[in-house]
Amino acid sequence: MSRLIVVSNRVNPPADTGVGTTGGLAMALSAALREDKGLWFGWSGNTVEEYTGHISMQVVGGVTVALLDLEAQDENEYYNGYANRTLWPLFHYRTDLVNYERSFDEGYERVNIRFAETLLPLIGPDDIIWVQDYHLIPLGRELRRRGVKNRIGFFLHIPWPARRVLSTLPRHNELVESLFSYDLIGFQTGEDTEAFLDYAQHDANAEVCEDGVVKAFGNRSRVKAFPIGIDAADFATTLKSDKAEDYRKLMVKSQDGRKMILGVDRLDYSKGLEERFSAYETLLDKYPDLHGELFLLQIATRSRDSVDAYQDLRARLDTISGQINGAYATVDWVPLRYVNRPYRRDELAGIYRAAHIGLVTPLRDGMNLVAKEFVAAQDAANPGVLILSEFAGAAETMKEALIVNPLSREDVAEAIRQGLNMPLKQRKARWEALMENVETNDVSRWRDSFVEMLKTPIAELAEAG
Ligand code: GDG
Repeated sequence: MSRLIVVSNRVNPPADTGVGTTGGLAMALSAALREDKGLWFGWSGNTVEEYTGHISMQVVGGVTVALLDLEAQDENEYYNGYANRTLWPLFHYRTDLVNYERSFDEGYERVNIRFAETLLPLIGPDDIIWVQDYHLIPLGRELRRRGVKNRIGFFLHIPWPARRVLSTLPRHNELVESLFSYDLIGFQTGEDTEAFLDYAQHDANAEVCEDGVVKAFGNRSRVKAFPIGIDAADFATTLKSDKAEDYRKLMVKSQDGRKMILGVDRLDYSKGLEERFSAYETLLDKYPDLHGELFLLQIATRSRDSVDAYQDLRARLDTISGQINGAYATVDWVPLRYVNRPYRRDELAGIYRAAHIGLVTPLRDGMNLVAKEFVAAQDAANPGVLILSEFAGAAETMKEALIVNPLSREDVAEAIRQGLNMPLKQRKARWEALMENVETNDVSRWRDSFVEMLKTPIAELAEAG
């Protein structure tokens, strides 16, 4: 029987207790794995003195997970190094923050080999393997080198950069070559797919055939965009929970009649938080009549604390937020509420619902699920307004949002003003169109369409065509 095997850096199926901080992606993958009696394989997040290749199997929330421990050197070179100091900034167009060291590259390769070697004995002849994200690009190649003939797919959650940006990575051609070990390569957007094909044609002599099949490096892969969504049905249920309602009420009370602008992000330089704060400062500077009438609630949960760029960003955000409040706060009004602690999913749902404006202004983002969650949380009778960066993957389909250039503080400030003044009729019309998209293109559709295409051999596609 064919099983689905999902491989990702970290494995986080929802605990049996349901809520917690697990996101929609983990929920969706878990649902598929439960249905197929599948397996979720990845790093345990723990490091051991000496690598043994031992994997521990557990059942979490009905999903079978296989966890591998790594060494501290692996964590430094593969995770904090190549994944988060090299690929993450590069793929988000931050070449200024890219740190490239040979040891990172070696660690990345070593861990991908370790993943391949330990996964190998668990693979049955008909299993379908789905590899997730930039941490594991070479895994398909390593599995093929070890004789795996199964269908293997890869999905990139972050943007694929423009050709000349990617070319700044040493051994970029080898990284792309390794992708051609997969039967199916999935990206978030049409723009990412085009950028990949541009590279493949110009720098890898690839032949792009009509049905998305690309021939390069002696292999054939199918390349396609699969925009990820949220688990809309589950989100709707969460929104109806007592906890969500408690939090909505709590926020309405603390608003005290003021309009609430909301940002929810991992504390990451790709999310454009400094630029967002500056835009808000511009708004306050330009429109004194708004003082006391609104506030920005920015929830920014700490992430990747051991990487310097994240510590630097945190320090800068602490400073800017202090400056804004120092300059504009009064004894009875705090213009910026900047919060670093995480909230439970149900609490967050209630907070979203109470917001008048969702401010989602990343400088680059693969998709951005916060934009979709904000829409899903709104009251149909009186919805809030989504302000969305043109550089989020979500902007490709969420065209009814107020689309902004996050680098222009004036543009963003004006969009906030426009959102605050938007008549109910227009808010409803925009929201209805956005909501339809969020509900239709949800995470199950993303998962099912990817897995379905992965199951279809390229030869069959060619015959059908
Ligand atoms: C990567 C790509 C792509 C945030 N704070 C809390 C919390 N969150 C949840 C949000 C949302 C998720 O984290 C963030 O998702 P994003 O999509 O915005 O961003 P990344 O984490 O960077 O994800 C991104 C995504 O992968 C999926 O492919 O869209 O482009 O970068 O679900 O709600 N959740 C809880 N408490 C918090 O305080 N419970």
